[in-house]
Amino acid sequence: MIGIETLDEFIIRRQEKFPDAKGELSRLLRDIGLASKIVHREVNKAGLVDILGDTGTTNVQGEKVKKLDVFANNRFVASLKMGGACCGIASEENENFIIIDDELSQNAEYIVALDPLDGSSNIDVNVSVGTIFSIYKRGSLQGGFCQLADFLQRGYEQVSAGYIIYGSSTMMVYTTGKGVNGFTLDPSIGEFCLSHPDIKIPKSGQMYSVNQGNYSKFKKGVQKYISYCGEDDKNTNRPYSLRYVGSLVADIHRNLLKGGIFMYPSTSTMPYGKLRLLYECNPMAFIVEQAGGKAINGKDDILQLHPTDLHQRTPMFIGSTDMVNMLSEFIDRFSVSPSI
Ligand code: AHM
Ligand code: MG
Repeated sequence: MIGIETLDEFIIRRQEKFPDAKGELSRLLRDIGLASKIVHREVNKAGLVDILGDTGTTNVQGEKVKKLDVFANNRFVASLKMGGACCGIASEENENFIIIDDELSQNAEYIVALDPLDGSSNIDVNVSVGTIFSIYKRGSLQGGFCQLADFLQRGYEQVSAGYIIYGSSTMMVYTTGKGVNGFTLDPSIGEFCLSHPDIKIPKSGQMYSVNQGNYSKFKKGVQKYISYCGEDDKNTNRPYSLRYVGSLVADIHRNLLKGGIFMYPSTSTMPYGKLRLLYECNPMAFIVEQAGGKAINGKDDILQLHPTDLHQRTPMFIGSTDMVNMLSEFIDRFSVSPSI
């Protein structure tokens, strides 16, 4: 029989390599894993219980809130509060960050940024959705309240980042800055088991992912690159295939395993694109870079950007290094000014 390694065993084994570690990060990852199993359970029976559809309210971004968004947010926040291993949470679903004010949590070293249910507009039609998380060390003093500045750190400061994809199977993929590992949930034993050790993104790929409906609103360089993707050229294996789920986690997960580029550019109506730097772009950029890929906003590395606002947006181009570099050349060649 092939031996299996559960997520908890893997985390403990990794922690043993750092004798000074207090185990807080390990606890955090396990708290996130636990909450995701509960969300997995709800997502999987979504058609049977009254959890599909809108709550009738809009979130801080003015977008419709789904019942499952609220459920997932509550689950993750409750699990992180209960665990006592972080002192604050910033969630895409909450306007302000949450201070966890019990003594144990206030003494904790970490804060978490979270998109509890990304791509939730897909949930009503049974298409994959995901959770994205990002963990930083706080700059504020342990023992007191966390501060806004704890959350506004550059992506390079992340200690860990990951996502859970609720797809044909549920998987957790995460990094602590030493490569990327993927775990598949075995529902029969209720455990995430190591299934994709040391994930590496291919240097190049055959797939590009973009909401091509926005083509006329993209800048010239991006338009030209999209045309390049669709051109016939045997030497470079073009045309590439267009694959766009509309769930960031699903699109990135596929490209991470198969190779490809994902783009959410700025448009004439959304000058900063759609995706959120803290909850979506930084964690995905950390994972993809750790797997050997690249993530830019069109000009700079995503991980170098200085956040000024919790819910700030940024354009993002992410995936196989050669493809992101080629896109970057197109942007440089066709941009009137080097703006993003
Ligand atoms: P959400 O956080 O409100 O779910 O929005 C983010 C999602 C991403 O998962 C996805 O890549 C993108 O929105 C799709 O946007 P669009 O429908 O504009 O292509
Ligand atoms: Mg999202």
